[in-house]
Amino acid sequence: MTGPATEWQPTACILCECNCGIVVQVEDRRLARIRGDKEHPASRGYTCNKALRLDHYQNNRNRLTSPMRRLPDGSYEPIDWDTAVREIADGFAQIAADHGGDKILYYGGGGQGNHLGGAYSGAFLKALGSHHRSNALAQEKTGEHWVDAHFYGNHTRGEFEHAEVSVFVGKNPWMSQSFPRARVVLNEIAKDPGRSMVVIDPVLTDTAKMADFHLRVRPGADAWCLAALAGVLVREKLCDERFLAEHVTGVDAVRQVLAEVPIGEYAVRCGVEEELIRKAARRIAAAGSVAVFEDLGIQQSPNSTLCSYLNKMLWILTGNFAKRGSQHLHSSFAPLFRPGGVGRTPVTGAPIIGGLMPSNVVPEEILTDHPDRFRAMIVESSNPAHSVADSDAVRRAFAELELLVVIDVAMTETARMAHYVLPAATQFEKVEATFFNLEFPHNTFHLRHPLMEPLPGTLPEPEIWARLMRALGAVDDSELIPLRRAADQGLAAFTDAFLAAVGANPGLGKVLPFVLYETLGPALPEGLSGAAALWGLAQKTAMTYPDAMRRAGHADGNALFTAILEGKSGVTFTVHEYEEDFALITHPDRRIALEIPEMLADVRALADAPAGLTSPEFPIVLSAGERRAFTANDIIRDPSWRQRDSDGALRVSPQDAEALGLVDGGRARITTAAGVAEATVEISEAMLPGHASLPNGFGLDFAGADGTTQTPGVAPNALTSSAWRDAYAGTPWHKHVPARIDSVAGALAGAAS
Ligand SMILES: Nc1nc2c(c(=O)[nH]1)N[C@H]1C(S)=C(S)[C@@H](COP(=O)(O)OP(=O)(O)OC[C@H]3O[C@@H](n4cnc5c(=O)[nH]c(N)nc54)[C@H](O)[C@@H]3O)O[C@H]1N2
Ligand SMILES: Nc1nc2c(c(=O)[nH]1)N[C@H]1C(S)=C(S)[C@@H](COP(=O)(O)OP(=O)(O)OC[C@H]3O[C@@H](n4cnc5c(=O)[nH]c(N)nc54)[C@H](O)[C@@H]3O)O[C@H]1N2
Ligand code: SF4
Ligand SMILES: [Mo]
Repeated sequence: MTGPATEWQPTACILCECNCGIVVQVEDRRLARIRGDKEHPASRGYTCNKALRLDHYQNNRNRLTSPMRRLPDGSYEPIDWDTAVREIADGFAQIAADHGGDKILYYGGGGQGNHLGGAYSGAFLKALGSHHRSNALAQEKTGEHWVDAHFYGNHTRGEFEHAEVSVFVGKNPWMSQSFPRARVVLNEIAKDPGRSMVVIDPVLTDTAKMADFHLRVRPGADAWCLAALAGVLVREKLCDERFLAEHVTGVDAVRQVLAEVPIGEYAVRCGVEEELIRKAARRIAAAGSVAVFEDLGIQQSPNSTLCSYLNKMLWILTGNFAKRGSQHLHSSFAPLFRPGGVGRTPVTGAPIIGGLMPSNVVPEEILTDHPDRFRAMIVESSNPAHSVADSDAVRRAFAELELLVVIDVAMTETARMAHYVLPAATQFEKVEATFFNLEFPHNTFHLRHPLMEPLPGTLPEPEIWARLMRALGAVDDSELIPLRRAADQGLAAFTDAFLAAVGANPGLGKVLPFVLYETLGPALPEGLSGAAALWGLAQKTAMTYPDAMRRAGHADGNALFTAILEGKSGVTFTVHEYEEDFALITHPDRRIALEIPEMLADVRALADAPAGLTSPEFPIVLSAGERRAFTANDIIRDPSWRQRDSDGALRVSPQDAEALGLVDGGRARITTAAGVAEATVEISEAMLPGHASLPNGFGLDFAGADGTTQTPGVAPNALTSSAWRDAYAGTPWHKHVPARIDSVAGALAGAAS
């Protein structure tokens, strides 16, 4: 499959949810040359600085090349695939028989660019009777999803490329990207006197430096800032009354609460000048179009769900929906949240939102003698022992499991707790795709073809899951034979045979991805069998968005599936018209339901809410996990990928540095309720006094060529606590960790005296 060196092969960057299209020249399994793919319909040739460093992911010296089984002394021995698959399938079947399949928890299912594995996991889990799951979305986006579900039953995105006013709330897109061609769009906004940018962030980020209105909110005080902004819209009569009357319900109750907001007082509480708040609100109200992006700055801070509720007032009250450059609902190729997936976790009764339990409660759901505790886990493409709050508690919990299986490309912190580790092929060695398809009016799906064969010893996830399913023996292979035959005759014949087979045995539909992999998979072009599950999703897309799909040029589900298989640089799968935003609202009246009584009670309660979490013992607010130029979650373990900030510096304000005796480049000790760590100091004018910041993705160990292990920087979740979490969604407050910072020299001197 490896082509001649001069051939540019299309694929995508896997380091953030944008999945920009790239073209690559492969030499000796190296990603030798990389540049943006101009043919990719969403990124159109754009990449940020990180894509060019992807070979550090592909050629990671610490790759796994064999299934591993843990020995009683905690070390690992390589075992062959057949043994691993048999023992793992037997092990889970035994857990299901002894305790019930619902005691098996699935965590992960995809990182920033690889969601096919998660698609296939469902069949194995269903066959076992396992239905509980969690992943990183339950440490960030579940609160927003809860609000979205009430408002319109769907997910929205801003159309920043065309917005007159762009609002970023706890979001630094210059560094963290998250929408197509982010830096190009930010530069265009900054250059155009007719357009404005509003940034709500305590840090003078690269994005904030470009802003027309930087609301430099005190950390954790966004609820007061956002309530004041919405309050101005109501009090100064800046709402779009026609839009509200036609398209929104529950407005009066909301208006009443917002009209009571003491704007001046809340401005003081959040640390932003009242006049700046008023000007920003007026600019938003005057704009022809407004798009808003909320992210971790509020989603991982106190009052996070309330802040999700309030920031959406900025575009709903001003009618910035269903028109160019505004906020939109969008089509989905595969939903990231399970529709209607609400409930409570078995042990702690924490909220399950969109089918996901909070990452934060996973340890408590294991570390107990409660009869319904989880006994076993499968972790796929995620590193919760490093990425979930309070790593120490996570590790203690994982040590209690009767069976833990990890599927990863590397021997991660989580893998090192597992009974079995299964080595996956990398995202450049197999067919892969992202389900982060979030754009409107044009939405894109990109099936990436493998650039090279899997490294010997590794397997793509679709094959891993199929082998586990076969070992369970949950499906009678004779039922699949007619489907296999039909698949050889083409998609139309397959469609008929499929409908007949599922009609005769609806059980097949429950393990659909497996059935498709086993029947349609072998008939697909070489290397693409892992794309079989997309056939089902293409049919669903055709049923859900028939007009938008046809506008994108696909006659039916089979035509869409074929276009996906053939379109190596990605395809547009839906083209919507702006008016259709309303049809994407799932409420029967197709109106936005603005009133959420709990949220309105919380807005009222802000008047008497306590100031914050800091104390004399822990006086500084630490944001643990900032996105920087060379951070990419836990995806690249080799530290040499970084061209600067190799230590992941602790950023502190000049005022704090002076008061604490910290020097630039010196060392500091950070102490929180959960742990202690040491970091290199960077004194930065970007930070407010009382606020410090550490990057994400550090504290991963890596064995270098010389055999020595390095672990640069601080693992952020050595310092975070799982108990500090949102009341509605259970999402953690990673950006708001009360901390004490001492100069290491000073601490030593103090200890000596
Ligand atoms: N370079 C890089 N890009 C990435 C990633 C990566 O690892 N590295 N990860 C991707 C992922 S998984 C995600 S979820 C996104 C996240 O993207 P972002 O949410 O943009 O990333 P962060 O830097 O974690 O946090 C955003 C901002 O929140 C601010 N903040 C901290 N405390 C507060 C507060 O109290 N209020 C407000 N309003 N703001 C506050 C910080 O100063 C920071 O600028 O990035 C994606 N992109
Ligand atoms: N303190 C603090 N904690 C945080 C955050 C924070 O800001 N602060 N941010 C949170 C957020 S927003 C997120 S999204 C999470 C992310 O945390 P996780 O969900 O743990 O995801 P990643 O860190 O992206 O880890 C991805 C894993 O997938 C593996 N991998 C890469 N490619 C493949 C593949 O093809 N197949 C398989 N099977 N595995 C592969 C990598 O080796 C890595 O171990 O972290 C969260 N944790
Ligand atoms: S924006 Fe994201 S996907 Fe695009 S090149 Fe940068 S890290 Fe990769
Ligand atoms: Mo994330």
